[in-house]
Amino acid sequence: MNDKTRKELIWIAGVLVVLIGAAIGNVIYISMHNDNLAQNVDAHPTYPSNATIIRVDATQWSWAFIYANGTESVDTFNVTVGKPVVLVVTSIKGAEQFAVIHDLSIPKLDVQLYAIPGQNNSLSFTPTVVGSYYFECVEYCGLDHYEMRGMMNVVA
Ligand SMILES: [Cu+2]
Repeated sequence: MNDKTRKELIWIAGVLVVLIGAAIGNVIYISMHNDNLAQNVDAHPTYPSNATIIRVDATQWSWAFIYANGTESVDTFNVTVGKPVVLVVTSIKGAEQFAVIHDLSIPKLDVQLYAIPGQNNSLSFTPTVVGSYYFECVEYCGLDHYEMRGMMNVVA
């Protein structure tokens, strides 16, 4: 075995020791911090009983907001100031397109919710200031993704 070969073997052995050490350390770390994050998720959250429940159907490429009484508006919706709102968001098939993943974001309210085919994702918030709030899709969802935007109007 010449000198170069020996140096190379030492390098390979050294790298292997570091990598195996990191792998073992990682397994030990993960097993010590094995918190199941899903335990903290409430799959059946309860919302305020006086909340306005709005179903949100995302399609390529618009948002439909459907109120409990059946009325529907597209790319805009109204909520009442000081009253809790529950958005129940999903993604549905459009006229000719497939159902794809969208993501509803109302940036000024820190509201963001994925619209996923076959899932109903919901969250609750209470708007406290009258005004118009821009919302948009923040998951690239095809050609006219940029069209998926509108206004939420908080009215008195
Ligand atoms: Cu979208």
